[in-house]
Amino acid sequence: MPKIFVYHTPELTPTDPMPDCAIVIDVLRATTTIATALDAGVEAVQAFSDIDVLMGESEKWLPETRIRAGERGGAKVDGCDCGNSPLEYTTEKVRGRRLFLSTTNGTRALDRVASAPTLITSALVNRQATVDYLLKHSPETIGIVGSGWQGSYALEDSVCAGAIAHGFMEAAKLDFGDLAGNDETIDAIALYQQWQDRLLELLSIASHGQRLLGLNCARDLAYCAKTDILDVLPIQKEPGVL
Ligand code: 3SL
Repeated sequence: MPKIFVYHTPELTPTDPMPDCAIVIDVLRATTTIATALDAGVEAVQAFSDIDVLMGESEKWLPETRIRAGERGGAKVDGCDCGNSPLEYTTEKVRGRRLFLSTTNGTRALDRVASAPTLITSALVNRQATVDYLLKHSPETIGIVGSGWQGSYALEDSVCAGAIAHGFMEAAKLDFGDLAGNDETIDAIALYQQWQDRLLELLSIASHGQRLLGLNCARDLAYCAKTDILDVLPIQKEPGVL
């Protein structure tokens, strides 16, 4: 019977043993951006927690074959082509290129579980694709890792974890006791059940949502709150590459 464990931050995520399937979430905005960029046709997404390493590695690629994206504190990093707004990743701009991406929290979360047998990223936009993968492959242990914000809890990651766990629980006809590996899973599902029809409102009152609204990113929030609009499943092919 598959068990879902929810961890609110990378730091709270145990790594020994790794879950059979790790799911990294950063609804605002890294994993929404990753799903959107892959859907728009990037060749792959290569994630870095260190921006200098990103710059060095991406130097090996011709400028017309790469996109360098960096975000710190919500803003685009100087010298990068893009920041972390998913709306920047249009097919015309990115198709066929490799996306080199570094963000404040999302790429750190990816690092934390990079050695899991299966590593996927998810967000509200590709929630159903994630649920479908879990139903098809039935990993025994599933660890959902919220990226949080600088080591603390993020509401938007928790509600997305709940959306995934709830979707899986309903489709597999399981109950809370069968499915939940820890109390956080029950909590996340309850959060989703409470807010599923008002996700944009929830994202807008969340502390990182407030931070992004202060940076004039209201359109990003509206996009990141959309559920099941992308049929794409970012899955790690080699360490750091999705
Ligand atoms: O922390 C992250 O990884 C980012 O997603 C933060 S932001 O939404 O780009 O500000």
